[in-house]
Amino acid sequence: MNYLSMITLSCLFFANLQAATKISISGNDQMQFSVKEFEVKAGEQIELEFKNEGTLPKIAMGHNIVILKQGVSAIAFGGKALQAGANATNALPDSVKSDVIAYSQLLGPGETEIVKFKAPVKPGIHQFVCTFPGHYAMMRGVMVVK
Ligand SMILES: [Cu+2]
Repeated sequence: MNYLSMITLSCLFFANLQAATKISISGNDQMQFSVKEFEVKAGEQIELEFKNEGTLPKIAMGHNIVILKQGVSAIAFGGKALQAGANATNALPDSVKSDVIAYSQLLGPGETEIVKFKAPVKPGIHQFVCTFPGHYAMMRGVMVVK
């Protein structure tokens, strides 16, 4: 192997190490996430593309995705966010963000956001939820850290 190919190979190797794992999830007008469960590797960089693929106005059917700390229940958290004042324009009050590891903004129809975060280093299960008022009854899922 010559020097040039060694350099090329090591560049590829490091480029690969840096590459984020990409995940796509959408929410729709039927209050459903397109993905109910996904897996990530502990400590890896994640780029989660979240899209509201619905057509109803944001004030009526906005969606976000909120990934919770290990051991936090999506249903309990949805209730807690409501108690803390979650509404159709601010679905995730600051006072509850200490239970959260990553979140998107509240998205209207056709909007997309890429949420970048580092997967937790500890393997386990993290529930995720949409905190638009009332949606946590249906819009829930789990991220499994391997
Ligand atoms: Cu929603």
